[in-house]
Amino acid sequence: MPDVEDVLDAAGLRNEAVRAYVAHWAGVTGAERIEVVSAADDARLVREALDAGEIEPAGEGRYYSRSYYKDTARSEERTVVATSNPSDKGVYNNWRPSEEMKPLLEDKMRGQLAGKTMYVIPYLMSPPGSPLEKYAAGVELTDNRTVVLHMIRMARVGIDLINELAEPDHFVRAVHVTGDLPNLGQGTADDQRWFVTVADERTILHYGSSYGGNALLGKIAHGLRQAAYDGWASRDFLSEQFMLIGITDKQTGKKWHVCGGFPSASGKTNLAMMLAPEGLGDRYHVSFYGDDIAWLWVDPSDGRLYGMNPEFGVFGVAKDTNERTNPTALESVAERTEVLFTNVAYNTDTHEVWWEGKTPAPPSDVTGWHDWKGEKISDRSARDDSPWAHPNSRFTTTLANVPNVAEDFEDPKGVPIDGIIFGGRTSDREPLVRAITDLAEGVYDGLTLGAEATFAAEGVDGQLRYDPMSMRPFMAYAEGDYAEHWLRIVGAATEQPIFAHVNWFQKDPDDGHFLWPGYRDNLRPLLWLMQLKDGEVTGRRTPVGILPTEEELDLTGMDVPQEDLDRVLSIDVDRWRQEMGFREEHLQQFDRLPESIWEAHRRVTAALEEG
Ligand code: GTP
Ligand code: SPV
Ligand code: MN
Repeated sequence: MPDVEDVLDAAGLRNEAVRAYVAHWAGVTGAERIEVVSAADDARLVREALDAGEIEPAGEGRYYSRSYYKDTARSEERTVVATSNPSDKGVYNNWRPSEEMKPLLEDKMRGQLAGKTMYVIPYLMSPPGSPLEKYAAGVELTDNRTVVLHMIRMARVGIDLINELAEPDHFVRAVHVTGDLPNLGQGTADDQRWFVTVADERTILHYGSSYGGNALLGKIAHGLRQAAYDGWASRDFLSEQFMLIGITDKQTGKKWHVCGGFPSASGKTNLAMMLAPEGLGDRYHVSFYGDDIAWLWVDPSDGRLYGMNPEFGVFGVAKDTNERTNPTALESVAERTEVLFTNVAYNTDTHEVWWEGKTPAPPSDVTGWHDWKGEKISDRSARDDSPWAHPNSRFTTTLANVPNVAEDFEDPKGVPIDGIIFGGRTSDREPLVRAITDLAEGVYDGLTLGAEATFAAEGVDGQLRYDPMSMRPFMAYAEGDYAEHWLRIVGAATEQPIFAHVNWFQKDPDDGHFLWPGYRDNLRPLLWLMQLKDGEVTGRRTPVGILPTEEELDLTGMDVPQEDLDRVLSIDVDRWRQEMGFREEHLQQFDRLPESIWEAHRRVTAALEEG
């Protein structure tokens, strides 16, 4: 055991509360070495990781890493929010008592760092100076150097961020221990992994994974779960799995800001990186603020709802990223961006990377190519057509590398929010866009957001896997309280944002093609929404919201079959009536759901009954 005091002195880590926390966990885990890291250590850590074979070169300033093959995604079943108050139990937060989970995790972690280094990562989940900065400080402890490299890209990392806290004890204690990955029984009855946020103690204890959301604790565990809990407990703010963009009309100089939730792998990163489509690029520009998390609050000085992205980087889905779908993403991972690729396919001779959808077909010469498990493609049988890259393979790059990042993306003031959108993957029923002007109805719409069950066993035909506000995997407290908190925060804004439900994924029931081309063309319904908010268009009222008329939607430069357009701009009342029954069952699960949400549900139901 090193002398912790000496190491922390030498590193210049002065915050006494942080020092005591590091000393405690060094003792529990039995770490052989302790190293405090800052972003300035990145180049050295990259070299060490290359030397140790933890990452491999993938072109200049690009690196490849592979996680254990049973460790490639978040695990919702093993994720728990613990508190000491049983009324925090909701439907989706897997609540457990703190007194049960804390000793269990401490036991799992005990002695696990014998012979290993414990990296100490002081970080901030906000631009410095943000009004929410006091909720943003954290210190992650991890035994995994690749996790450190990811954290440096995904959060602001440095000792200075933690030395001078206004309240020295007010930081999130985030402990990550990888564990012996081949022996953790992932997905079996004997699963050893636990991903626990002890929310009322602002402590995160994650054991048994080195994958993204399980291991980069600033991002999901702190940035979403802990922050959602803090925002509610303090009554100060909301934390949501939202993207956040700016839309500028270059002709008038007007700028709008839109944020919104889409369940995981449903298009947030792609929307945030969107270039204006063919025919509209001269007039409009989309700027990137965030692609996965937004914190929202009301600024008392002007009474408006503000939003900001607490992250510093992008952890994006690689699959189907190409020049047509998302050129912005490709540019943000170009040479010299210091990007990390995880679980894509890798060529050990040429150091190239590849994923499904990067090019129409995989490289024809398979020499040197390895799949995401590290197996040679040339060893595959002819019948093996399994993907080369894992479907959840990802790239990790900093916001500054994103070509359309907003010039004020680090402004601690945040940006005023004009619109809040929700969107899932829905193959029928949900039109391209339907606007909602009433707050309770907007919150109701978010609560009934869902994505289609991916295989039959997961759900009833035609029934969504509901994912309230796209927060199902990140819900930190009871859903009824969550709805009430939404009404409180957004309701306090003097200028109300407009809500909308969008859907890029409606399909032709006969041949299954997407009725809307999606990607860049998704700007078109958002422009309509902003024009509706500004009173420039009126749309067409339906029982489930206001839809654009065909004339109102700017389709310049676009060629979409009339039949498809008609379908994405209409409401299937019978399907909607069926959906209302499912919604009722879904909402009935929630304790303390505000009456105004039920009223919204009854209003929509009655309007549908009238036709
Ligand atoms: P998380 O990082 O998991 O939270 O995902 P995300 O919501 O940021 O999703 P992302 O933008 O990475 O998209 C996931 C997948 O959906 C990718 O494979 C995209 O290519 C695909 N996708 C995104 N937008 C569209 C769209 O407008 N139309 C279609 N058809 N596919 C899309
Ligand atoms: C998601 O799964 O929604 C992500 C990736 O954004 S992870 O950080 O792994 O949760
Ligand atoms: Mn996400």
